Amino acid sequence: MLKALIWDVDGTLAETERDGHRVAFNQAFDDLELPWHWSVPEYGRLLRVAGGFERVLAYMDERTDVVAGAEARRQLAGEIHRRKNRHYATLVAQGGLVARPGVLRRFGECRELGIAQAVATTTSRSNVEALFPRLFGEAWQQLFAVVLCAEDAPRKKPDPQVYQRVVERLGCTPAAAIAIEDSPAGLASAQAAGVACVVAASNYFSGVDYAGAACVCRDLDTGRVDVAALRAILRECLVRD
Ligand code: XBP
Ligand code: MG
Repeated sequence: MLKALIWDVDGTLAETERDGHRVAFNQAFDDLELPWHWSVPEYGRLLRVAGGFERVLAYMDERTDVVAGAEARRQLAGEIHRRKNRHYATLVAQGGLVARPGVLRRFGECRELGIAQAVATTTSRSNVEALFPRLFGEAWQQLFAVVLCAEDAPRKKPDPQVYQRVVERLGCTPAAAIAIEDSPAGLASAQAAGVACVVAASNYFSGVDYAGAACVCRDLDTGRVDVAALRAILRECLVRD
């Protein structure tokens, strides 16, 4: 029986990577007068590293125009990351990000049927607090049973930690939940926690291999992933196991 829907955030609820975090990172680079700029394709390459802080650190390893020393680099990455998250919140407040097709409809359908909704993300909590009022309204916290972010599960996707902790907090078995993800790392994280995963591939991850996904669609609208389809997916996963 389907008891919970567990939502990823970045790329799944909205195209936050391309139009939010990437743009905000570039603003942070400008603030600090760093001659760096992440284009749309380049950011796609950099997304192989989960976590904005970790992504900047990994990028520094590729550059020659960076301060030397691990501690100095961590400090700079921390400064960039803090500024990036502030710019991200401003971008979101300006209405720059909208829900991907089908997200609000599927969310509403599940809510009406009493299926619990949760969040499992590797993004910082401040980014969730900036985005969710815009997508779900000011009372968004009442709509979610559990919301776990980077601070709550430091081992980032594809590690299963965030899904394991969400399921534990929901008090249900992994087999009673479905994850909605947009990326291979998100799929791997859900799978390793034993949670069936529907993939609505985002801009950066269309056309990649999603072996093991319970269902892959372009978005939740055209994919017609309604509650009946979600229940059927779960039944099929149970039979398979
Ligand atoms: C995606 C991520 C995040 C974001 C940036 O998270 O990997 O790191 O790119 O956010 P998910 P931070 O798809 O699990 O929501 O800068 O806060 O890390
Ligand atoms: Mg994602």
